[in-house]
Amino acid sequence: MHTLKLKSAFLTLIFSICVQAACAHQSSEGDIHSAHPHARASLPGQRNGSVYLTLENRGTSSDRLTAVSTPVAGTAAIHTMSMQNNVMKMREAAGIDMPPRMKMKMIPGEGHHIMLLNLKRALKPGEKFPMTLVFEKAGKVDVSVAVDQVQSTGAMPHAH
Ligand SMILES: [Cu+2]
Repeated sequence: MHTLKLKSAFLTLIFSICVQAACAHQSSEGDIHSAHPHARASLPGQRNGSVYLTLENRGTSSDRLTAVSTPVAGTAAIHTMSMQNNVMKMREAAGIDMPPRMKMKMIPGEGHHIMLLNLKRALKPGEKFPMTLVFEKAGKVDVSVAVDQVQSTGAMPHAH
């Protein structure tokens, strides 16, 4: 019983830290909610980067993410990864369909991510930068992307 109590206290603590800090950067525009936009830190001279976030459609009609932009990169694109002949490949997607009640968490290595091409400067661990998501119905949604503390390892197959 004691252990259980401790455990729940610990979880409560984690949760409140999360709410106050890392997960506080949520934004919503109508039915579209986004949470925890984050990017990998980049090394000086690194030209590309990637952003991951959670997208949710809390409405009853479908929407679609059609474009992304950020001042830190020349181009931001929606990418999708898939296995082709045992090789992970990524290609640009025209958009991401968001049917009602859909919740999607972008994670490294599979599914969708936001690709930043021609970075104008290095993404420093711990900093934040603005990014704009454009939805067919919800319009523009501005988010603040947190740069992870961990440096990019280059392990992700990000050849363009
Ligand atoms: Cu990519």
